[in-house]
Amino acid sequence: MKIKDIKILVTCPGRNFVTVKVVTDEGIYGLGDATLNGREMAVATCLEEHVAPCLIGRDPQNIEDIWQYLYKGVYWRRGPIGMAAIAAIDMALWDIKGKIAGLPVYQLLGGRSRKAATLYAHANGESIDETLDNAAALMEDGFKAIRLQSAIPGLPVTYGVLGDKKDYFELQGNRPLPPEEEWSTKKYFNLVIELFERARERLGDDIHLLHDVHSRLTPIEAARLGKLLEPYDLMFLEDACIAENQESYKLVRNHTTTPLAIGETYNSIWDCKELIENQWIDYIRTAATHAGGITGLRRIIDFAGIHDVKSAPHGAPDLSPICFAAHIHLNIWAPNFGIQEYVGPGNEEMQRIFKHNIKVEDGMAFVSDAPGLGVEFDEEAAAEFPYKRSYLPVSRLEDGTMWHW
Ligand code: EZ4
Ligand code: CO
Repeated sequence: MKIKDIKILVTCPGRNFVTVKVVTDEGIYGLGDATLNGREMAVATCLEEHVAPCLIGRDPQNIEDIWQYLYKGVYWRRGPIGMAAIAAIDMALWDIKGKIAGLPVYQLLGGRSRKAATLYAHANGESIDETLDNAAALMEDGFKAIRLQSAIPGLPVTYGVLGDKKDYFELQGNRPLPPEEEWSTKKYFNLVIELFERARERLGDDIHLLHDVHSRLTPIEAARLGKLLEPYDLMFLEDACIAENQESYKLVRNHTTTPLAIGETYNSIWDCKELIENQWIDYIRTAATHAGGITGLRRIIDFAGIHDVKSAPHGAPDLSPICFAAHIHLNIWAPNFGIQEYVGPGNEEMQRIFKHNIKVEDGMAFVSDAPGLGVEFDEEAAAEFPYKRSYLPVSRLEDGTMWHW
């Protein structure tokens, strides 16, 4: 079997997605997700110009060798653009292998460890009341774990909550230049403690609660927040601070028993090696699309497992349903799976383009038994929605200093 063609398909059904289709000489094809928010065309060009030509004529069954060829063979290792390109090819090759074997990918990984993958949903709101109303509605829908984000009084726009009552998902396709947001750690601290105090009063003790700090704190501030949130028993605190110095998490860890999660921006095992081997974190949040595909993420999950760190893959709206499917296969297999982030099935246009039958019921995702990843991509429908340049916001402190978004 040989790779005959590699198509790079960019579509914007409300937001941009980069999809790779690897076609073989025997008619079988595989799909992969290469979406890198705000840098979509850099990955698409990398694939088109630098990756695809090297793979034509190769045997798509040699997943590991192709992964190593694209990683070691490039000289410029790692980095989000190169690793997203590798990821998309890798997912497509696992999809092809599953189709050859007539088996879903989770069976190729080693089979089932659980009946379904528990999801955490998002409750966002313009006020604490609105956030808690949304959380109560998600509990009604059967979700057992919910991330709470609420607008901060005195700040015009806050991560996870946007000004005009739309969530960040609907607005993503509509930002030809990066919008600017304002941040104040002081204002945030007051709000976030009250949010969780009132959440426990209103939602009770049985629901798992989570929160994404989105890297807005310094390590010592993150340590203080973790400590102050201890009474409210979070499942985890996400991205409490940046870990470019991985040892920053030693400081946070030493001050709090609130479980810590990080990794959605990481592109290789090296970005989280010290975090994991020192057990400074509890959950690793790397995504297949951004960390070298199923092969890359499987390696991270196995490494995490021997250090009592669980997987909690990123599930934001800027990962396509192909990545979601890859995650569900990994989650069904991984002995140390923790939880999967989930933001719903996407809009109608997305559902027309990406078809799959992963069932979400009672706050859990049930894997599909279709061979491979089990996702179809409608190229004609995708062509109706051409690429639109769009950026994430940037964040500045009140005096104008650039901050972490
Ligand atoms: O801001 O995926 O947990 N989810 C997140 C996301 C990220 C976006 C960035 O591309 O933090 O919403
Ligand atoms: Co996050």
